[in-house]
Parts: sequence; C-alpha cells; structure tokens
Amino acid sequence: MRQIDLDSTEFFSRNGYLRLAAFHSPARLAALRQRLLAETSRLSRAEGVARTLRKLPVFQQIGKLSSAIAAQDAHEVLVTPELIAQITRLAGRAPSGIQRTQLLLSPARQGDWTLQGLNWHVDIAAKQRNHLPGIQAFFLIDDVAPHGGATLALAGSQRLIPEQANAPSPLREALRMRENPEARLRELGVSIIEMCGRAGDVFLMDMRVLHTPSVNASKQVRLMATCRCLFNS
Ligand SMILES: O=C(O)CCC(=O)C(=O)O
Repeated sequence: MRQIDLDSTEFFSRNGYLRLAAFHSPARLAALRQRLLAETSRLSRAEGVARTLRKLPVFQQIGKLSSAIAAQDAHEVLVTPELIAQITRLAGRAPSGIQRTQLLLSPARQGDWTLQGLNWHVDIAAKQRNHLPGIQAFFLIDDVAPHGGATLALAGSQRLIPEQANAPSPLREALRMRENPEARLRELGVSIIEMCGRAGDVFLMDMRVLHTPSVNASKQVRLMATCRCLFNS
C-alpha cells in the first residue's frame, strides 16, 4: 500500500484535497463498473425513464439516476480498510463515523459545459473554522474525461471560511462572476479542480471545501461514487 507521506499531508492541508491516482485496481472495480454500465444503459433505453430524466434540471438528473440503481456492493468494493487507513493518516485520527457510499451517476450529453449556475456548497457546517469536520472520498468507477461530469472542488477554500456564517464571501462573489471567475479566484489563492481521471483514482476532500456537481458534456455516462468520513471535534 502506498503510504501518505509528509508532502501529501501538507498538500492536503494547503489545498483541501488529495488525489490518490490508481488507488483501486481495474480488476477490483470491474464487476461494479460492468453492472453500473448495464443498468444505466438499460434505464436510458427505457423511454419513460429517459423522458423523465431529460425534463429535470441537470443536477436533479444526477440524483434521480443515482437513486434508481441499487448500490449495496459499492461500499464494500470502494471503502476498503486501506482507504480508511489513508484517511486516518491524513487526518491524524480515525473517523468517528463512516457514512454509506452513494453513487454519483450523470447521464451522458447533458449539454454544454459551463461554470455558470453551478451549485457550490459544503455538506456540513464546520463548527470551528480550524477543525477538520470530515474527509469525503470521491471514487472514479470508470474513466471520467474533462467536462465529463466530474465533481468540481474549490481547492484552498477551506482556508477562507468567513468568521460569521452570513458574512459576505469573496469566494461566492467570484463564483457568481460572468466573466473569467477563475482569474479572480486565483487572486484569492484558490483554484477550481475537476475530479476527472482514470477508473480507480480516488480524491480525498476536506469537507470544508466548496464543491459542486458539474455538467456532463461527454458522450459517456459518468460513473462516480462518494463516501463521507466524519470526525468528532
Ligand atoms: O459530483 C456530484 O454529483 C456532486 C457531489 C456532491 O456535491 C456531494 O456528494 O456532496
């Protein structure tokens, strides 16, 4: 097993994420990947389902498709003791809770890729800005191309949480900009990363990091999954 070294720990604490390339082998993912491809293909050929999906806003399509397919085996395949050991090493302590793995599936050809109108959010409110509340793992079950619907994260945003929850956030203002939000984000010391790559890659993300679903502009269904590991304060 590859160890998380000091450089990785520092990278994670500065950027709020870490990519573990080829963490799972293709052989480990093969049966899950095949089943999800078969199920998503069957659903896209079922005229009623396909029509319902097309009528939904882009991000609701993800929830609808993901919940239409059972994911019992995904947790055992993806959330291995080795992964929990890596998360424990990164956080300096073991998670106090590990949620069940959820599928993140996007239909193919959702439209043009864009940074406009995305749903940037954090999943849990950090009680203390300096406390790591959890690490969320994102799994690539199949290859995901750039603009192929991978989760986007705002690397470094965990360092810029406003003191008051309702205080104006320069990050949110930058994300709403119509022209070149990325330049303004760079000035603020953060950058957008797209969790695309090869089947077997895993991204670990500090749960204070802003992230969002994105549009799948590719011809291939997006097969990802996620699991949240939480820490007591
Ligand atoms: O890639 C996606 O669909 C977004 C996932 C997400 O926002 C989450 O799991 O919290």
